[in-house]
Amino acid sequence: MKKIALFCLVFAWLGLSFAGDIIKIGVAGPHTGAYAAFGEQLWRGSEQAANDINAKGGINGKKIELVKADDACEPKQAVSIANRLIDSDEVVAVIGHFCSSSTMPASEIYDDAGVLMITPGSTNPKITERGLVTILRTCGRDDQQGTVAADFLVKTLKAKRVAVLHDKDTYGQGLADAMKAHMNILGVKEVLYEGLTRGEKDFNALVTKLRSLNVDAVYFGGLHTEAGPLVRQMREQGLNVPFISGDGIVSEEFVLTAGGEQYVKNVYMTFGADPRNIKAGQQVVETFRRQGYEPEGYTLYSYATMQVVAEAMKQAKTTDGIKLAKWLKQHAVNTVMGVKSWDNKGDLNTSDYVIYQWHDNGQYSEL
Ligand code: ABU
Repeated sequence: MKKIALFCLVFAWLGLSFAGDIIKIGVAGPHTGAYAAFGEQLWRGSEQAANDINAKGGINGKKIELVKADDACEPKQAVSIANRLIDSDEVVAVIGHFCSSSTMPASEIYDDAGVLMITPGSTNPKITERGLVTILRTCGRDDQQGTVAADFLVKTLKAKRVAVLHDKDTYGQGLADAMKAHMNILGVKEVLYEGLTRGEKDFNALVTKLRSLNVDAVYFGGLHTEAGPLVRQMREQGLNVPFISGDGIVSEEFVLTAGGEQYVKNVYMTFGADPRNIKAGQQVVETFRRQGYEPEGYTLYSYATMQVVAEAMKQAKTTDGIKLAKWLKQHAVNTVMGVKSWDNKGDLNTSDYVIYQWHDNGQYSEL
């Protein structure tokens, strides 16, 4: 009897000790579905960073275990997986989500539970404007990138007859509205403001309208899944004016959805200064390339986010989301994207949006 009791004691101790040697972190985003290209960026960046941190001893001696959670960029699914991550998976922090429309409702759940959530890619201003304590981001905001796009349209391209289109989504419409507001301040009034529907593929009637309005530039707030077919149908109808969008098309999938490299000529987008060129990240960029993976878009943002979570846990010596968020709002962190620091809302203190141009070889580069 004594032996059994001792065995149970040792087993329980081992079990506790085993569980206690792991830090579980969720990686939530569109891992399946139409936006899975972005989910892959999130996963590859977070996973590589977790592997690299674990290889150096983990976080205060504990190994990171990632939990992949697929929201498919659907707000209801995002809420459901946020609850699962907290209640069943018992993660102590979340990297994600990606789509602002998913991050908005999911972040309320993490904040209620006192769990740190840092999104590498959700750029809608409201994410950090609601006074949620444990919610931060490692990307910029759409009011910042919208301003850069409007400056480019008006001051560089000298556009005067601009159509402003969006996908009626939190991110897409918010970005289009931010761009439009600044463009109006600069003295250019849009000749068309119109929403299309996500999932739509036939934009020929819209393109006919754009041609009849004699537009000299098209701005689109949305993702590559609609931007691709739209720009292709513009070119097929002979409408070759500049097409400008945001970080929602920063994936080589944009070329696929457009139907080929020849269609992405004269396409521009706003995105943070190319993180692949930052000195601090060169070794990691090479690691990805050796694996045959190009760390485009939000890959390095996700790597940096994992570094930020780990550093906060190491330095603050806690996994309590409220304490971690407080620590991050008071300290700067070295990442593969350089030094990052946050304001009290959870936004980065510096924004680095620039204009990129897509080329007819299917690549993009900073202008
Ligand atoms: N920021 C790019 C698209 C993701 C989102 O904010 O919805």
